[in-house]
Amino acid sequence: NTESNSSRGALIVLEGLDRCGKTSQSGRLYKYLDEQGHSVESWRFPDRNTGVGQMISSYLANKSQLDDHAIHLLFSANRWEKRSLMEEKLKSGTTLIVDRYSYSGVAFSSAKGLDIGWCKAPEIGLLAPDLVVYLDISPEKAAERGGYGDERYEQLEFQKKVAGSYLALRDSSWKVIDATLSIEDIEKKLREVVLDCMMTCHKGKALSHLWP
Ligand code: FDM
Repeated sequence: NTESNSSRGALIVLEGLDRCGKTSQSGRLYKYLDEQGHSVESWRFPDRNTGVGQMISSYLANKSQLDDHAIHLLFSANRWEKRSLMEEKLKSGTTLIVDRYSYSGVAFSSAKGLDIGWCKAPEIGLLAPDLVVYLDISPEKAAERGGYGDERYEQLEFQKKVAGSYLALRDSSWKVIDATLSIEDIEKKLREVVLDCMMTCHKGKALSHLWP
């Protein structure tokens, strides 16, 4: 039975403020790993393709209004609805590169003033990432990059609060990469920490659950 003998994939999460470069870095990382012959998939949250995801998308586009608690729970539900597939993929040896996860959930909602413990509660039992990479940029620098879109949270004042929330969530297991380095330097650093993590998972590190 190849499945029980094969080692599992790694759950890699990229976090950071809007415009930090997460999305392009996860794309480059995906391409690299894929070309190296690894079994890898690129995921993102919110996953706007599900029914819940469409409600989230409409909220972010300011096309619908929702209570802060209600939207928080929808973001969480959007992760729960992908949980079993996520576990299946990891166990069958596929590495997942995930653009935003529970940390975005807690950082963005607590930036609105919701209690952090309340924000963390619905995430309990989701799969814990094997690696969280934080692409670090100040809100001011991110804003200078321009191209904040028209979505709900893409404003400097709010991003400053989100940065503060992320800081409160960070722990020593996170790998922080300076997001103001060149694209190539970031890519190189990212590859190093990711390959290292994949090796640890390959050697048999067990999957765990939030919050560790
Ligand atoms: N966001 C994202 C949240 O507020 N909670 C969450 O749980 C997640 C995953 O949604 F402003 C916010 C972060 C961002 C917005 O994300 C949409 P993308 O990465 O721009 O699609």
